[in-house]
Amino acid sequence: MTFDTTFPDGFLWGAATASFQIEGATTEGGRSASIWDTFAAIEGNVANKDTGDPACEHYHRMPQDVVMMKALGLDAYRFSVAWPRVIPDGVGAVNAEGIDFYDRLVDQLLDNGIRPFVTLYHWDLPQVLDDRGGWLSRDSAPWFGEYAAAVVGRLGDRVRNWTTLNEPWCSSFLSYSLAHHAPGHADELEGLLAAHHLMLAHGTAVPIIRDLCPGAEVSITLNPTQVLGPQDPTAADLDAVRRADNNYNGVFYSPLFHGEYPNSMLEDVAHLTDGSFIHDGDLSTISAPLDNLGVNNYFPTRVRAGDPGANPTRLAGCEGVEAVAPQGALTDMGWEQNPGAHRQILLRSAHESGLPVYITENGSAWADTVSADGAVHDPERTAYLHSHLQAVREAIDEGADIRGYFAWSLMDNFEWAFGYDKRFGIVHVDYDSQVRTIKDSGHEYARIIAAHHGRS
Ligand code: IFM
Repeated sequence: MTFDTTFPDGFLWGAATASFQIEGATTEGGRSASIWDTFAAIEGNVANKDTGDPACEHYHRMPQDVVMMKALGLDAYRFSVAWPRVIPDGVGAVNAEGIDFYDRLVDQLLDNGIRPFVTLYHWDLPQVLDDRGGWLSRDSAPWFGEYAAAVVGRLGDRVRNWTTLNEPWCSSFLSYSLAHHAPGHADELEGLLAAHHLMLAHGTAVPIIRDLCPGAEVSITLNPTQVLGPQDPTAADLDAVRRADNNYNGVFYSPLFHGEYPNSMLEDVAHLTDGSFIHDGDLSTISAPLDNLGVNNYFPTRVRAGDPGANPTRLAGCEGVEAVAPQGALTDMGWEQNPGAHRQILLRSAHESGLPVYITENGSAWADTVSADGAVHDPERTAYLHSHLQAVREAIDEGADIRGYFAWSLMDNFEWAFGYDKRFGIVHVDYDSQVRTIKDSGHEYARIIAAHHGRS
């Protein structure tokens, strides 16, 4: 199928990764353990007992990987910095070897004409800080501010695009309430506390980034999801949608862009907390103005009304919410493919934030193999890419100011609790030989980029 949809001039085409998912070398270069090293070491947490090694050995193969990005024609590359490489004790001394790695990466990108988009935190909290309470501690805000200063102070002369946090919903609710991610806690209230402290850390870092990098474009990446109820909803179904929407979306949109938590959410969690975790001044710190919003979106979330006295989702405020199975042909993650919901969440994000939006992640996992002809034929990923890019174009036509698209992911990598089983890359990685093979979808993405720039 030919995809010949056009995008506005200046639209950026990129690919994204994250430190723990690709770097490997978890005990090299002075890096200390992160919460993901600890979590993965506990049997049963990660499929096949996979760990952060070898991942893609990107720590050692970075220059070749940048050459591969150039071969794909990428305008931009979104990566994250590993806090435990840069400040192994969480706070205090900066590890020269750790920050030097990112310094070389930035130079390599710029030498190849690729714009760096740097995310400060993509889930690899130093274990030493988790030992001190992690995101359950309000101290996490000054810890993060100090870390942000170390990274921006070193790279801010060359990097303009800064993202504080990646998907705080995952590093709060998924990690502290659902135990699916590190540090693996299962407490309804903890997810909410962690979310608030992550927001506070974000808001603390924003002025620090601006001070150290005049002209910075400062952002946060959320993973909002379109919450869908039944076709003919009852009042109880609508209430379930509202509660789920508050937990997935409102809990971040509202404090960041409206300087308050949704009232109805505070009422729904009143049996868990009196709200005293929100201190005077927190909301003005959290709502510091941003330059753009990063949106990671893959699939919608379906819910309906359940037993009003029960909370099977274990998400704060979601009493009476029952999860509904995804529809249609699912990806290898079991995720629904729904470009219409992608368009809707982009429009909503643009509207709620009033900001330009970058799609900082979108993509799909499939059980790819290298064929006898040496290629990786992944028609499902190409179809997903086409349909979601079409949705992006429609959202732009309907008024959303969308400035770029980053494919998740540049290459197959460590997919968290699923280990190396799930492949999201537009480039295949053989983890034994570390050979990279551009998949058919990667070639198609390169063709779309080249066409956009009039190079085809
Ligand atoms: O691999 C993750 C990434 O780290 C964050 N966003 C979703 C991706 C796919 O699950």
